[in-house]
Amino acid sequence: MNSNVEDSFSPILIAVLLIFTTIVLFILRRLLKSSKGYVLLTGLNDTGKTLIHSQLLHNQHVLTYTSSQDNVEECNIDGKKITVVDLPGFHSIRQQFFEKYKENSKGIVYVVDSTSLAKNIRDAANVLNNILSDPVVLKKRPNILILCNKQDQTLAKGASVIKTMLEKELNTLRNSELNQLKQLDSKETSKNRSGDSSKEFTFASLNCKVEFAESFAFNKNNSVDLDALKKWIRKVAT
Ligand SMILES: Nc1nc2c(ncn2[C@@H]2O[C@H](COP(=O)(O)OP(=O)(O)OP(=O)(O)O)[C@@H](O)[C@H]2O)c(=O)[nH]1
Ligand SMILES: [Mg+2]
Repeated sequence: MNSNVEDSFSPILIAVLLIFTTIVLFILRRLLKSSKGYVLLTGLNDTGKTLIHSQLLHNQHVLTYTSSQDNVEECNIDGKKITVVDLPGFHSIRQQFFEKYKENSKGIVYVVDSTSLAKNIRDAANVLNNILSDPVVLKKRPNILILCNKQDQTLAKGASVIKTMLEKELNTLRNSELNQLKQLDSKETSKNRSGDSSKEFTFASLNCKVEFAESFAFNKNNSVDLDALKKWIRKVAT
């Protein structure tokens, strides 16, 4: 009688265990997926991060307002599900949100407003410099894309001009930082920076890979061009 009960019980037990293990593995996989490998959209405010995010998520133009919160969504990038995070660009909250995600970012997209960069070059270079010299970024070396957005506008500067402008400003910025440190006679002079500080700054001299691309997330005909961004996201996040 006892052995009969055991005989019919064991297949049920095995089936329950199998289902349980499958559920645990499924949950673990989802957790691992959602906690690692973010692609971050960051940059100064008004550069187009939230609109780009909405286009990646719903293929839709939305009316945007200055973001005060992070926007974390799993986007379908040409058939692949990748978590893209839209971070607020407003100066007083920008850093705290970057801190929250930097550890688990596979890729950082630094969005630039190609129409107003000349006016904002100092701020844009400063924020980019903070990212490039962040200790976690220096250690983890995520891929970085500088996305020159708003290319639908006639006054927009192209990616190669923007690259030159940023290199020039970053060079100035890093030299003045270096001079300040020298004046303080600090032993920390070359800490927290990537690249050779005795040479002119170039993106190519950095330890992490920095690429450039152009985009627009909105124009009067409702067309968008996010192809280069999507291609880059798929490359770094899959
Ligand atoms: N013409 C044009 N306008 C754009 C483009 N991308 C965004 N915009 C507009 O630029 C403005 C700012 O866009 P947002 O997406 O809110 O900018 P953001 O970077 O999220 O700004 P914060 O949340 O303040 O950091 C909005 O009016 C958008 O419609 C673009 O490619 N072309
Ligand atoms: Mg926003």
